[in-house]
Parts: sequence; structure tokens; C-alpha cells
Amino acid sequence: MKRRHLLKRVLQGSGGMIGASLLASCGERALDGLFSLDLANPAERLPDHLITSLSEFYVQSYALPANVDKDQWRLQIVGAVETPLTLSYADIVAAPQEFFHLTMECIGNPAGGNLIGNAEWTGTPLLPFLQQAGMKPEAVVFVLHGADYYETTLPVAEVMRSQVRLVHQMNRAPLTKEHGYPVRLIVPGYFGQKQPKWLIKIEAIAKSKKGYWERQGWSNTAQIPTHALIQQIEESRVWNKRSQITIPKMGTTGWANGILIAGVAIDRANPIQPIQISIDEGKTWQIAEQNHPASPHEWTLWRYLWRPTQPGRYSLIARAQTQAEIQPLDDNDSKDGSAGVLRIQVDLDQ
Ligand SMILES: Nc1nc2c(c(=O)[nH]1)N[C@H]1C(S)=C(S)[C@@H](COP(=O)(O)O)O[C@H]1N2
Ligand SMILES: [Mo]
Repeated sequence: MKRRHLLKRVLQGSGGMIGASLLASCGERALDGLFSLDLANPAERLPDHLITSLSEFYVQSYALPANVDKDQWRLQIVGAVETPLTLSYADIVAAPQEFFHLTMECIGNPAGGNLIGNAEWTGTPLLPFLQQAGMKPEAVVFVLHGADYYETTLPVAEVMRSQVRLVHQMNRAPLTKEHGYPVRLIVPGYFGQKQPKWLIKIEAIAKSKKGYWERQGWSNTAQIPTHALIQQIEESRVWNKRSQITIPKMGTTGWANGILIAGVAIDRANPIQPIQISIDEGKTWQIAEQNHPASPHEWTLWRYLWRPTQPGRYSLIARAQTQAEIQPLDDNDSKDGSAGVLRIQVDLDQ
């Protein structure tokens, strides 16, 4: 069977933080890489990294992107600090640079949705600058301000981790205007809303406060739960619980040849293993093939070749697990981010 040149169906996604976003756009083909593999050839491994290209990476901005000149750009570290600090773009790029893979997902991404993308980012740790400013004892929360007047907040201890970085490149190119040029903050383990673009001010304050999306009811914790997303069944993208796919028995894409299911999985802190697939409402589980990214903050890729023997109606589920957690079997899409499994209905013709 030729899986290399599968026709990609462009399905309409319901992008955005549900009704709240002006300018969300979807990366329709964020997962093409999974299916460009020749799965009939078991020697072809899942890749270590599947990078979402800039043209496919979702954009979630609550207003127009800010227009910032990098030479005029300044980052202020102010509030409950001993010594307020002002940094220029030259200060950021002169500091030691780190390259790292990280998957960004919007908390409003429905199970199976495409408000998720994986990139290689370039940046420098924020921690030395915070240490240089020095926190006053009363500082408990940082308000992170964007030039678009966006704000989000995080506990001081979460931002004062060595993996929190001031980022100026995405996939080895300067951040585009849509993704936060010239500098954004990346805080691993959290949904996209805690990754402020066009960062201009880090303000330490003495009591808790909610940011823009959090005031509208989205989780203020916003940590990424253990979850797997089924993203594609044969050539069909899977979007949400209304996805329903009918597959003929015979022919090059017939189920008699086996049905390929693939997707991604992510957790806030721990490696994903295993990813389990059920075709019988969770009565029995099979282990999917997966890759093992070096960082838990990069999505795990998985695929499973299902070999059905009988026609009929099936409900497919994928479930992710870490040493600490197992994904729950409900499928609620709440304002805490979707942790639940997605059930996809597949009809196999006679
Ligand atoms: N300044 C600013 N930062 C922001 C936002 C925003 O509207 N303004 N949106 C947030 C949300 S909700 C998400 S999901 C991510 C999306 O990042 P991306 O557009 O680079 O994919 O950016 C976050 N950072
Ligand atoms: Mo988001």
C-alpha cells in the first residue's frame, strides 16, 4: 500500500479559545510528517522530532500582533525587586544561547484539535537576570506583560527555574511578528497562555492576580495534563468527538490492509510511556509504537497499525500514561484544558 502520497483532506477546525479569539488560525497540516512515513516498511522509524513549520504553526493572539522594533525593544524587570533592571535585545543575544524542542498547545485545543505545534526554540535562561534584579521577600507572583497589553501571571518559583527562557528564534529563524517578535518567554510545562509574546515587562507583585484569559475562566494553573491526541486515521484528520470515518474493505486504502492510527502525546513534566489504544471502549488495550523524545516538553509521536478482521462500528480511543499519571477515560473539554480521551467512531464497510 502506498501511504506516501495520501490525499490530505482539509477539514474545518473550530480554532481558538472557543468564541473568544479574534485571530486564531489553524495549522491545518501540522501532522503531515507522521503520514509521510512508509509504514509498510517497518525499518522506517518514527522520527525523533516532528517540527511544525512556521506556515503550519497555530497563532493565538487576543488582539492584533504588536509591532515592535528590536532596537527600541526593552524588557523591564520591576516591582518587588531589589534592583529594577532594563534589558535590550543586544543583552538577550549576548547571553549564553540554548536550543531546545518544545511543544506549545493552547488550553482551548479540543481533543484532536490542531492548536498545538512543536518547534525548536532558541533563547537564554531568564534566571540570571532575575537573580541580578534580586527578589524582595514579599514577591510571590510575576505579572508577565506583552506589548499588546496582554498579561498572564505565574508563581515566582515557577518562573525562577533554569528551563524558563527568553526566546528570540523559532525553528532557527527570528520569531515572526505573529509569534512574538522580538522576544517571548517560554515556561515549560504550561499551556500556551503562560508563554507571553512581545514580552516587555516582568513585574514581581506581593499577592496573586489573574491574567487576561484566566479572568475569563480559563485555568490559572494551566499546567499541561497527561494526554494523547489521536490526530489522524488513515488519510483523515480527526478533530473532535464528532469525527466519524467510514472505510471500505477492499482497495488500496481498504481496511483489509490494516488501518493506521497516529497522533501525539504530551505531559507537563514526565516522559510518556506507554500509549495505549483501544477499539472496544476500553475493555482491552494494545500498546502503540512511539518515539522517545529527550525532553518531556516535546510531543511524543505514536502510531498503531490496527488489523481489523470484522466489519462493523468501532470506537477508537488513545490513552497516554507517565510514571506519575494515567489519562482519564472521560472526554470533557473543560476550561482546565482537555485531559480526557477522544472517542472516534469508525465504520468498517462489509
Ligand atoms: N502577548 C501575548 N502573548 C500571548 C498571547 C497573546 O494574545 N498576547 N496568547 C497566548 C496564547 S492563549 C497562546 S495559546 C500562545 C500561542 O502562541 P503562538 O501564537 O506563538 O502559537 O501565546 C500566548 N501568548
Ligand atoms: Mo491559548
